Amino acid sequence: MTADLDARLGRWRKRVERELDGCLPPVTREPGRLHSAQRYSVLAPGKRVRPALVYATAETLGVPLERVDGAACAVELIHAYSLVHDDLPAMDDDDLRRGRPTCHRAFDEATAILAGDSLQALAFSVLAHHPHGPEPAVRMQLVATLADASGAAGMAGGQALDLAAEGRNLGLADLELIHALKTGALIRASVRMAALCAPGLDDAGREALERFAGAIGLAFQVQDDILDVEGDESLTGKPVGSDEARGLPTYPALAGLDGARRRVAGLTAEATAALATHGWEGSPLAGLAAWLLGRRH
Ligand code: GRG
Repeated sequence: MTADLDARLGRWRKRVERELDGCLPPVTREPGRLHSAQRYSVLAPGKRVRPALVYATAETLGVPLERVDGAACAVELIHAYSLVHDDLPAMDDDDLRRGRPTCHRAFDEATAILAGDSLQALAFSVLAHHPHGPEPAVRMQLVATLADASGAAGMAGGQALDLAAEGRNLGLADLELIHALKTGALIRASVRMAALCAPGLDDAGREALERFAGAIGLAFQVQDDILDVEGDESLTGKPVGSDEARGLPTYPALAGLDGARRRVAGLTAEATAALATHGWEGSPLAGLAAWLLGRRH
């Protein structure tokens, strides 16, 4: 990673963490246990990939970062809620997340369900009320974009398909659909929300960003599947091979490790070509994409 990108990532991470801290209710306010669980889950050390995509898109398009702070926060709140619910006994029944006990282990199951529910609601509240957000018509588009990306036609729908696929034989097209919804939808929404905040962006620019985000959204998950096979456990935070052992459909299982690597390379090339159509190949967004797709954790 270049020193420049490293510094940017650090700045974006700090920025969104300060914003998240500011929008989460204090533990001193009742119900304190629920507020503690919200804070525990959101402020645990994560990569903050989705907020970084919001900020990188904004910087690439010349949008002031305070205009997208609400969107950066909102997408991370949805992501945090999805992790809390994904870890529940009814779903993956995981004990560890981000190197710490999962929310239902640190608190209890009911509190974890409520923490996820209330984080989801908070995401939309932040989009509606953030003091430096865009004008009302754009806020409406942000709310619609994030709702579509999170719901049955997006992340939650992808999770449902993923759960239904456990132990079944899937084709690559089915797996790509699951990945595009479960993981890709929030990645695409991150880029799209920042683009919505750029008043001067024309349709061709929006389409180029859509193509870029579609490609990196899928590539991010295929890369995650590759790391599950060959990753360093101390960096990924989960045992190598854990997805396959649980009967979860993965890209390397269907296409082989080389096939999965080739797919990431092809998608990376697609993403780069989309940015190049608008002279964005040296942009913060291009740098972030290169880092995301070359990541080891
Ligand atoms: C419960 C509605 C609902 C959805 C759950 C996101 C998700 C859907 C489940 C999480 C399980 C998982 C491994 C999903 C694949 C997407 C992914 C790589 C999530 C982890 O995101 P990172 O790597 O995590 O950005 P950090 O902790 O860095 O934020």
